[in-house]
Amino acid sequence: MHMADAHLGFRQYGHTEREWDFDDAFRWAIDQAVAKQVDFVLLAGDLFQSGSNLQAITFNNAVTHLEVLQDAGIPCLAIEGNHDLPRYRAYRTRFGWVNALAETNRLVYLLDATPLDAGVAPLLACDGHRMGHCAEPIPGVRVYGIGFNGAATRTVLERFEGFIAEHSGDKPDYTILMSHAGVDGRTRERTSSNVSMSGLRGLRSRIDYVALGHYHMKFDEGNWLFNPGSLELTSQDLAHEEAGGIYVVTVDTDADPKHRVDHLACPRRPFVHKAFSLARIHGPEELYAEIEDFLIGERAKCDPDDDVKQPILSIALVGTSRFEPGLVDAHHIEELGRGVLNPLLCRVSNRALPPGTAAFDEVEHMSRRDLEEQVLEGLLESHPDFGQDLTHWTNATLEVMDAGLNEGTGDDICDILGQTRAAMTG
Ligand SMILES: [Mn+2]
Repeated sequence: MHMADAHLGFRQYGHTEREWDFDDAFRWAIDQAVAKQVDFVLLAGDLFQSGSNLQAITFNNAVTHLEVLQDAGIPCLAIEGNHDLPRYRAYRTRFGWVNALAETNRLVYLLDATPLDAGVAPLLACDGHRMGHCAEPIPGVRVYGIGFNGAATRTVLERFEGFIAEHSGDKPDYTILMSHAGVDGRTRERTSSNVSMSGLRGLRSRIDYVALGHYHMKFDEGNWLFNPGSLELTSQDLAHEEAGGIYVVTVDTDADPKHRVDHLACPRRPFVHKAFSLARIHGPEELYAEIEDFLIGERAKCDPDDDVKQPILSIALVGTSRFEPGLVDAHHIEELGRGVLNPLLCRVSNRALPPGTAAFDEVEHMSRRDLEEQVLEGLLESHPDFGQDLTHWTNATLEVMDAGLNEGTGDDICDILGQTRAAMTG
């Protein structure tokens, strides 16, 4: 079984229940491993949400769950994710929470299998030794680990490629590389902690299964590279993605391909997220009615007999509003949400722009001065005192602004306003 990104201890939205949700999700994964009697479990990083601020109860719960695996005789192999790192970690001592769990025999900690001197065989973790560069949880299967390496990810993987080529004589039946890294093309950003599929090509002949963690959405490539996704939902931005979970992998080295991979989605707390654009709504009452209709529709989708957790409700107000967006009463929307869906928590974020504000998709191609002019015009236009003589007022405002920025005096500003009045009264 392959899982990643449990993020134990994540008190999302400051809500204690959310912390337990992440605990429940991890326990679900552990129970699956036991029920399916898997040979071993891979934890591909970010077991904890915050290694630098880990609470005793979170560590204790992790121990309790890992003991369930231990009692079932299922080895657990883990690498460190970026979230697992402790606050104080002197270079080369590398003692973190995953080490602490290894020291007390709760799991096998796989250190980076790369920074080895040429010609030195990898250190094999075995029963007496709970740390190493690789482990062989069952005969014929070898697992290498490479934790989170940030900007050095590419270099570390290149070195690993050289290293594993050097040891090509000693080839197990099935080889797994477990790593905590992102993959290019899976999010909009191309960060230095990513790998690219082309960069991994050299490992293809020697690695049968790449077990990743780090990105919280589920994805796979070429029946070779697998990322299970976070167990619970860590960000509302990922609410539209297929839910993360675990991979249960069945290996038959005589077959082609050598494995069959099933993804099981983790049962999560329901998350209801909806953005309402104020661009086509005429006032708060119309908005409330629309939100209520939506909520009633969502409630109709739920089976009242289902034993699911109360949902998290998240409502965002977006777009350039036709009315003053400050007139929307967020508390009223929260009350509507509570009345209809009985959520665990209801979040309303009002990100709508006031009337006349520049539409942001046009902004990219405008000069700063044109943009300032458009924004000011939009603001002044809707005001009864300034709308009559829009061009004069817009120009006067820009001049006053320039005077302010160029350390103009009060007299300078009076002059500008005087001239503007003279121009307007003709
Ligand atoms: Mn993570």
